[in-house]
Amino acid sequence: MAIKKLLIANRGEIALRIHRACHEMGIQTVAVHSTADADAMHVRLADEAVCIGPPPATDSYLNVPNIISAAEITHADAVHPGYGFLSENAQFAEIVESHGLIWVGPKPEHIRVMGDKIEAKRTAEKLGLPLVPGSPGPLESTVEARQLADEIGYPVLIKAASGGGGRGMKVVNDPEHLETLMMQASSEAKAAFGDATVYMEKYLGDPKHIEFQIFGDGEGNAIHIGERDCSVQRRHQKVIEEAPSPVITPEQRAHMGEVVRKAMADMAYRGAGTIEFLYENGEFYFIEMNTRLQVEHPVTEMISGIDLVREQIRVAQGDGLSVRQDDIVLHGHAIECRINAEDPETFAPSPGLVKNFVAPGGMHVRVDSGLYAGYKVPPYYDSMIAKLIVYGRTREGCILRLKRALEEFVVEGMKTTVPLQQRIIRNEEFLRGDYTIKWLERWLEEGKA
Ligand code: MV4
Repeated sequence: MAIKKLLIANRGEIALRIHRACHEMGIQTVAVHSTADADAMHVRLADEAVCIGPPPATDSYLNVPNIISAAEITHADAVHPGYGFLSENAQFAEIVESHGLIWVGPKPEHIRVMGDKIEAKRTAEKLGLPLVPGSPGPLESTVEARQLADEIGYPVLIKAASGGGGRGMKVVNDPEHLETLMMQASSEAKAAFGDATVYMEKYLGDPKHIEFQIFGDGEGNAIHIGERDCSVQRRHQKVIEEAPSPVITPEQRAHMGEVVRKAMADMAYRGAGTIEFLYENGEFYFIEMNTRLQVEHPVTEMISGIDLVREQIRVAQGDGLSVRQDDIVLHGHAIECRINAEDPETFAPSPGLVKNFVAPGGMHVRVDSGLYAGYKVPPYYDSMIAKLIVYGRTREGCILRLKRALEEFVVEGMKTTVPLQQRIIRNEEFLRGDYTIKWLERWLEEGKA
């Protein structure tokens, strides 16, 4: 069962992150890449590389036959999907396994259940997680919707069952608009996801987004590694993430942590996962589960000392988790800033040639990035070019170090969001930890006025 050669079905910083864990475990790596990524760092570092198609992701990083072929010709014995792309595609996981390859990820049935937001909520409820009040299943008629909304109380939110990332959501403030908005949500869902199914929830006006990192061995053992506060976001793109959340008490963490740990143990979940909650007035409400490693996983690594990719590989090859819940001690504070190749004011993408790149360093400073001087950031993919992750014994110490590290950050040749990050971490409300999912957009709007 020991993995000897692993194919990384991804690009950018996460492909590097996976390569590093592999080499530390004595595992050879195979990179796959589009023609636009021939010079990318993940291709340079890997032991072998295979071109899997032209620049558009649908033809390359989502090209299942070409990725499986790449695994076969290089004699890889495992596939790690990273995040995005094919990472939450249950059918891809099944195809990988049916080719005799080890899938470094959750059981396909669990990926499938959590991909359907209604099924995910049903499962979460059975497992004892607290839900937002809402419809127990799909909305079948406007009559039913009206009755339900009256019970729950306005405002309510209509969501797409196959949605995620906030697309196709409609806030309904009063009964007059219910029917129209429900029809709109349904037809938008059909157009975007090929599935018109919608459901209803009580609309929470201004919550925090708090997510718990969990891990299972697939055999009924599970751990939680605390929470992350990911409320600093713009248009459903996270901008800053931190662990622990500045508003969660040790008692709340221990309680919700045990609830999610037990839930994952009961479903015999395998691999890394994230349980997403909205948090308002001291209460947690489950909304979704992500069955993948997340962009922001390093903040959890920094406060726990646990290498999450190493654990994913251990579990996939049958070695089980290296830690038990009682061994896990969270200490200090970590913050991640996402650095995008974008105009920091208009957020217009700014790809192109990197003329110079100097990453910050020093104690407790981590930079996950595939950037190098002379590299050309292609325009075809996500604009995130680096993650800056900083640790401190206290949140205040962490922010002071982050300030220093952002000062050192040099990228020449394109606009980046470094100046935006510098502004955010000087903001009074951010410094107090007093921010919700609406905070950043509101603050940016004020700045314009
Ligand atoms: C909500 C909500 C308020 N009330 N559900 C957005 C994406 C999807 N994952 C769930 N989302 C939301 N669901 C109820 N009942 C507000 C959001 C939401 C949000 C959630 C997390 C992070 C950022 C967000 C930004 C806008 C809306």
